[in-house]
Amino acid sequence: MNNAISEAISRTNASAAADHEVRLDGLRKFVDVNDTIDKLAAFEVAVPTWGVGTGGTRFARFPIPGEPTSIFDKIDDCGVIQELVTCCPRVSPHFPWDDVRDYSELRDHATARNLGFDAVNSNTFQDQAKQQHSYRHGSLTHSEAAVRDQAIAHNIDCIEVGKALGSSALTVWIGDGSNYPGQSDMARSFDRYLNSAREIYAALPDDWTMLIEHKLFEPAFYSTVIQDWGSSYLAATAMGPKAACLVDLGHHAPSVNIEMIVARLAWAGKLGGFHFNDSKYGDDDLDSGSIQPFQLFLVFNELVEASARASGKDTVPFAPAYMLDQSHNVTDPIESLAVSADALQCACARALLVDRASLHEAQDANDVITARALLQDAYQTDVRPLVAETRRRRGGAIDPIAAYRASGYRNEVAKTRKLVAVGSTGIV
Ligand SMILES: [Mn+2]
Repeated sequence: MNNAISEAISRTNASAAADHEVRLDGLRKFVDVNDTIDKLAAFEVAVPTWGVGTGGTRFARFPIPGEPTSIFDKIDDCGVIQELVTCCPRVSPHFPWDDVRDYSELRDHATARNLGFDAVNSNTFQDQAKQQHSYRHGSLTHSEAAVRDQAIAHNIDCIEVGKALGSSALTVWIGDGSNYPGQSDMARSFDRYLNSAREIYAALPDDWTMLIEHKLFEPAFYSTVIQDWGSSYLAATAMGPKAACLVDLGHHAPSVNIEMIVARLAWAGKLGGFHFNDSKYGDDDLDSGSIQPFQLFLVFNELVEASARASGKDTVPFAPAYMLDQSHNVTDPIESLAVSADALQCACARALLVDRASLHEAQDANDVITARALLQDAYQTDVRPLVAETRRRRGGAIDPIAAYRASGYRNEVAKTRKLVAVGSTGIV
């Protein structure tokens, strides 16, 4: 617990309480508030360690005073987010960016801030200082075995680190692909991917999941090896039951129906996880729910639908790993992550409000107008007081931004954290 944050939460909650109660009472007329809050309590989303530093574009990065300078600082910031929003109890680390000498020290540091570790992320999309072989022409799918072996070994190292941290998932995203037609053989590179991924899969503990993340383009601009959910599904199926697909909302063409992909993968038992963010054009990595809130609601509608189906039948429990994956170029990352967690909870709450029995009835009766109206009824309900109440009941902030700003946290840490060098660039 950070004293400045908890004091600020108490202070701002006290001044917001009266208005909050009025808004919540208004909602009680239409919604079973306690029931929805109970269901919503199960929703948790992990914060990526790379998300608490200021992000960048391919052009520039603009560091802010007080941004984290080490993985320990990042964990501190993630602890602040969790204290404010209470639905982000785990962090998702990235290696080698978050390498430390002593992982038990890192785990203790997180535990002291009520944080655990979610999926570990490997990185074979850029070269590291002491690396023998370059990933310039690919990693797990490189034409040379020595490069593939290096990339495989790195992923297995990530599993070992994850074990030490108490994680139980490895997320694999590769930048492998080609910029020009003819540059690489699409079939042979997929073969090489499967062979490399099988070696990583073989090193996975029994209770772990290997999450395969697809991406349409970038950094490869003509073709990528794991381009879409179909390639991801083929790979996850070829691996076995411990492998599943991870859907990053920004990794699709602009008009792709992502909620349908979610429905398909959930149906197939291969929806393993999410990277939430929002976008207007490409992989913009903007704050969740900031550009296409209706799409986010529709994604959650499919998730609730899939959960209902999984619990109704005797099938594998449906619990994908929810993670944020955003880049904060022009905002304070703590604020962006807090409002994004709120947006996800709001989308989840709205999806929980859908009258599912009536929806199924309308669908079966081909009553199109009623079916779409049932979704709109839920989507257009202002659930913000309900989500705020969910936070408040767990000791969080009614208004996380107000509490965070009142705490003066950023200014305080800026006194001890060294300013990150200006001029560094990079997509994260
Ligand atoms: Mn991602």
